[in-house]
Formats: sequence, C-alpha cells, structure tokens
Amino acid sequence: MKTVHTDAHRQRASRTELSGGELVRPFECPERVDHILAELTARDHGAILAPEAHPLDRAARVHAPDYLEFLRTCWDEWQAAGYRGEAMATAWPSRAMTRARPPKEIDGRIGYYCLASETSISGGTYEAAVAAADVALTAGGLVRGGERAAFALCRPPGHHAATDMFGGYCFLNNAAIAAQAMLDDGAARVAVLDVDFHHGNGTQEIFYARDDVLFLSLHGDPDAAFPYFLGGADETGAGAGIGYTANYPLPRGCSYDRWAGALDHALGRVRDYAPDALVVSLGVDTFKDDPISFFRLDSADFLDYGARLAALGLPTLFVMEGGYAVAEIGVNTVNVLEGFENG
Ligand code: Q9C
Ligand code: ZN
Repeated sequence: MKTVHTDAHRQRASRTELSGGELVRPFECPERVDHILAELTARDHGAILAPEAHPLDRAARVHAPDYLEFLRTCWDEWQAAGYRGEAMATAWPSRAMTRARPPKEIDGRIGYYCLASETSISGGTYEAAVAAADVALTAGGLVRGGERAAFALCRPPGHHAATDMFGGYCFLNNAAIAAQAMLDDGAARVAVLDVDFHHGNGTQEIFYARDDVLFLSLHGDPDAAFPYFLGGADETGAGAGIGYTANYPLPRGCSYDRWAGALDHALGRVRDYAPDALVVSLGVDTFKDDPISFFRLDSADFLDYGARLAALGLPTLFVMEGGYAVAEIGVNTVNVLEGFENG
C-alpha cells in the first residue's frame, strides 16, 4: 500500500496544550509521524510519496470560507495584538451567550471558531493543516485512480474539525475533505468509518444532513470522554441524512471483543450501503496504553481489525487521526495497514 507523507507537518509544533488546568507540551506532537514512518520503512510497507498541492476550493467544499480565512490569519493577528503565548480561546458563544457571530478582535474571534480550548494555534499551524489536507487528497486520488488502498499520513489530524470550528488538535477535516473530493470526482456514495478513540464530531457535523456519505464512529462514550457534546447513539442524521449517521459509544475499559463486535455491526451497515469507497479515520488511541484514552486494544488487535476492514472488499483510504502512545504508534498503525493487506 502506498503512503502519502510530507515533512510539512513539522510546522505544526505548538508548545502548549491546556490539560488539567496546566499548559503542557501537546500530546499531538511531530514525533508521532517519525515513529509511523520508521515502522513503515522497517517493515518495507510500500512506496512513500509526496503530496500534490490542491487548490483551497477542495477544503472549501466542507469548510466555511470565513473559517479558512480565520485559520490563515489567526497567528499573525494574535501576535499583532501583543499576546505572548500561543493563540488560545477563552470565551465563545455558549448556551447562555447566543450572539454567535465573529467579533473583530482576535481574542474574541478565536472563540467563535473554537470548539475546545486545549488546542492552541501557533506559527505554521495553518501551513501544516493545508499540507495534511493535500496528503489526504493525494492519497484519495490514488484510491479513486484504482489503487486498492492508500495511507494518508496526515498530521495535524482532522476529525474534530467541523464546518467552521477547530479543536481537539484538528483544524481541517482531512477525511471529510478527501471524501467530498471523491464525490466531486464521480463517486456516488462514500462511507467514512471513524475508529479513532474519540468521536468524529467534525465529520458527523459536516455530513449530518446528507445521504451521500454514511458516517460511522466507534468511540469512548461522550458521557465520559472528549468531545463530550456529540457522539450519542441517538444521533442518526437529520433531513435527507436521517439514517446515515451511526454512533457506537463504548464504555471505559472496553475490551477488543466488545469493540470488534461494534465494528462488525458497523461493517454490516457499510456493506448494506454499498459505497464506491471507504474512508477510514484511523486513530490508534484505542490502544491500552494511550495516555488520554480508556480502551484496551493491544497491538495484535490492530492487525485483526485491519483484516476485518479488508473483508469489505472496498477501495479504501486510510487517513491518520489520533494516537498518543508515541513509542507504540508506529507498530499499531502499520499493524492495521498490514492486517488489511494480508486480510
Ligand atoms: N488532557 C484526536 O485524537 N482532550 N484528538 C485531551 C488531555 C482532547 C483528541 C485531554 C483530545 C483530542 C484527533
Ligand atoms: Zn482521538
């Protein structure tokens, strides 16, 4: 399987994440990619290609133009305002403050576009996010062009990014951008299966009212896990999209058996939908030793579910999302890809 990758991700090197009331070094760090690349190379997984640059119109098919402009200019405006730290939101339109329109000042404007304040914006964030979208689009193009599967080694990740909101370490929704591009390039239906530990709230929001994308997500129950405010089993779509969203919230300590049972159910839904392609939002933060998650998958389980994905027989685009047990992220990620190829 071919991998698409670029060093441009290194420009996303924020120093601060708000975690437990402290500013810590972000869990979502550049070394994550180093470990995945090392494992791909050690196991001779396949060619590693550079992405092609794509026009921003591709991202604008799922993100609002004013949001893209905000991402592009946020860091410069933050610095121009004289703030010394990285750009972080501290106030936003909420249930009690419903004036939901972007203020002029960057300190307020960042809140309008932010859904979770752990994630700071720093120099190079926008450039890295655009490069990650190019990675997803290029790998998606390979799949549309007839490859059985391709791996988009995206960083920063994307699945928490909504139409016009960032957070959860995500800025541009790489999987949604790639899925939309497949539709724009002739696919009739695409399924997006999100196996990251966290609910793919951004992807769900983007496609919620549509029937040309089936969105399915297995994740930590939002009663107990980020992103907390979306991801319930009762969210099944709206309007024309009713029946085209499926959530599988799972409890703390979830075993692989239980997780794989939910996966098999989701795969049945994908099969019935008969899409032209499958996009897998591939987060490996379901691993038992992930520092911010609470499932119990071990490294061999990733091989096993890779094979289950392959059994669908669909052209498949893997898009990297989360995974914060950095030393094991390479083995776990490549296990899914290898399980798929041998499956
Ligand atoms: N104290 C992805 O996996 N909450 N994003 C972190 C740590 C945010 C995860 C809490 C988790 C975001 C792509
Ligand atoms: Zn995650």
